[in-house]
Amino acid sequence: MTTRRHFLRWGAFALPQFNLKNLLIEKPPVSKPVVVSTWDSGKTANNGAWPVLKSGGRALDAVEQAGIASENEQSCCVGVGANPDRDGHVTLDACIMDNQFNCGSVVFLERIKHPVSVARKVMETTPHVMLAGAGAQQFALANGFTLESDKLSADARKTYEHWLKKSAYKPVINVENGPKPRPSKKGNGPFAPSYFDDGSVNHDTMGTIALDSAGNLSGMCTTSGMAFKMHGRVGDSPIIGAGLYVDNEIGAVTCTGQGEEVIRMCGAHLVVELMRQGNTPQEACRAAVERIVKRDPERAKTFQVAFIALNKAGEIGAYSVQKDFTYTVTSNETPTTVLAAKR
Ligand code: SD4
Repeated sequence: MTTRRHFLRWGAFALPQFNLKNLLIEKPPVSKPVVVSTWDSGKTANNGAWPVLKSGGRALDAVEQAGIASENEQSCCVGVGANPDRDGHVTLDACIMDNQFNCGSVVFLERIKHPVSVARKVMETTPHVMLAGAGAQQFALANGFTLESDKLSADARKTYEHWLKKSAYKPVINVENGPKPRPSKKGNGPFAPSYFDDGSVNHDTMGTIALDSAGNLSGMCTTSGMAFKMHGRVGDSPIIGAGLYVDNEIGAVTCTGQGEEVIRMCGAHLVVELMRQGNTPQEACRAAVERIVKRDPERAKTFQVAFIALNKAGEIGAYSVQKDFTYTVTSNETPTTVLAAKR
């Protein structure tokens, strides 16, 4: 039963103006295996991961499948069909981390459909953690990935052409004060906006963390970063310790939102360390958000940052600066979308 305490803890204060029918606002179950992804569009990611976990597979394989599923979907913010930078190029960032501190990352990667799998190849077949730009693309091609078209997807072209009319450079991610999102054509619901009227905000970076039947944790993060960013800009998502961190003794954490704010605080690593000190995943996510906000409370009114965390016991937590951050949990056949507590 959903108790009042659960409502308080899991953020019923943050009721958005949207239709909440599909959202379950209660404490997610503690169970194993389990996969948790950012946003309600995390359903796609979890549906990719779940068959692996259900059949007793590794969390690492599950999170890679989550990334692949998200990258296959033509969305605003993940994969080759995503929104471009301000010069019209789609540049992709992704990373992956397993239960033994092995990790791989690609940044500023163009025209490769599955950056998450390239990141895994970096992790498993090179002595390095991160490859960038042309070098990352060269590595991908040498490893059997194919070069995709350099044309923007129809959605991205439309959005970009709309943005070009004003070309306003507003590298701020914020849902609270921004224009209302257009509902996604893919049926992801109001929480997965494809784009906003002035192109100033965007969301949908896919971060996934999972705990498998053997009790091992892994995570991945994949994104095109901010829409209409400066050419060459890289956010938090592919940076181990910022957009993703996994310590198999403690927990796994990923995040979404304004990457610069996350990088400054080594966000995902911070949340893992806060869990190590005895905080629940929820408390740890909250403390990290407070730390980010404390630096500049006025500025924090203008951006979103949201963390999701999963500990070794299968407990889940999430917390965001602004309202309307959702995440999706799968611990049986049906993914459940949860509205996160907010500051
Ligand atoms: C970035 N953190 O590039 C990403 C953007 C994001 O949902 O999360 N969007 O800064």
